[in-house]
Amino acid sequence: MTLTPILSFEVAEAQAKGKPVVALESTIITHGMPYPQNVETARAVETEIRSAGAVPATIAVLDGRLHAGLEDAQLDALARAKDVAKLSRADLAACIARGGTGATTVAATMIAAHLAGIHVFATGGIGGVHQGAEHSFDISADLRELAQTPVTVVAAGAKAILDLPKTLEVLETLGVPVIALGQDDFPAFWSRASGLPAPLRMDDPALIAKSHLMRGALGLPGGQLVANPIPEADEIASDTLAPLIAQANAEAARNGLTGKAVTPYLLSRLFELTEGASLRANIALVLNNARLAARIAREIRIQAKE
Ligand code: PSU
Ligand code: MN
Repeated sequence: MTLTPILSFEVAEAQAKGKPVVALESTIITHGMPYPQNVETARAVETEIRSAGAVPATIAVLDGRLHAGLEDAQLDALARAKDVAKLSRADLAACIARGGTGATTVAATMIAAHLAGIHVFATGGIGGVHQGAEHSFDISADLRELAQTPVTVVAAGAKAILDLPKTLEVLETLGVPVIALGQDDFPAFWSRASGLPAPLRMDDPALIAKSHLMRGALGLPGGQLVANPIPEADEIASDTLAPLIAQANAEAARNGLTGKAVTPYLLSRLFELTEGASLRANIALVLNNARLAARIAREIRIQAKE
């Protein structure tokens, strides 16, 4: 027996009519941004997806039920809630079995999106190989998920809290296509360029959609990572951020943080250390990713019918 996520009214209608749907994660709401910017951003992202001709499906576990698409009151309650569990691949089944509530990471959102028949997912940044991973072994489950679950994930690359060269190496080892949109460089979240070449470049969302469908036709199990550079106007220079990232990483190590606590700690420290500048950029890039994801989802619908 396979579990079917509970669809919001809007998502159920879209699925019935064959309209494009874009999945959204909820860890970015509960662990990635402070209240009230988290719920404001979540709503703005949903609106952006609707204006781009697709339907948003925010994924979360509420009282033991896996949802694809939240009603506004559910979204608001999740964003206000304290101590919500962070659910990655390892945590999802246990949370549902216990009747718990939790927010899904990129990995868990991909699993739920696939169960709901959703092909495209927009977020800010993915988890990856952390700096110092040669000692800590801290590598996000997001990377292996990209290798095994057929969802195209649109992100603004990865934050420099991670080791970007190692993250790209692991993605290559796992056979995950990493596609930069419209440029040769792999984008680095707050900055358009990382100085590292992206393994693949595509300039047209239709080609990204075609390559998503082609992977399915080839019987390849995983997804694709689309790295969409932050809009120029919203970029933050990496020189400004580098010392603050080093400080946050050093504090995480000094405080002995391990496992799933590491990423939320680094994200909230950076918001504090940049006095909100990182948050503004983060919101802008998520909206930008939502627009691109909607275009890819529309293209997949069109091409799948051809
Ligand atoms: N990176 C960000 N913002 C985020 C996350 C990562 O720039 O919100 C969240 C995502 O939900 C991602 C998760 O899937 O953190 C990765 O956590 P971990 O490194 O523990 O796998
Ligand atoms: Mn980790």
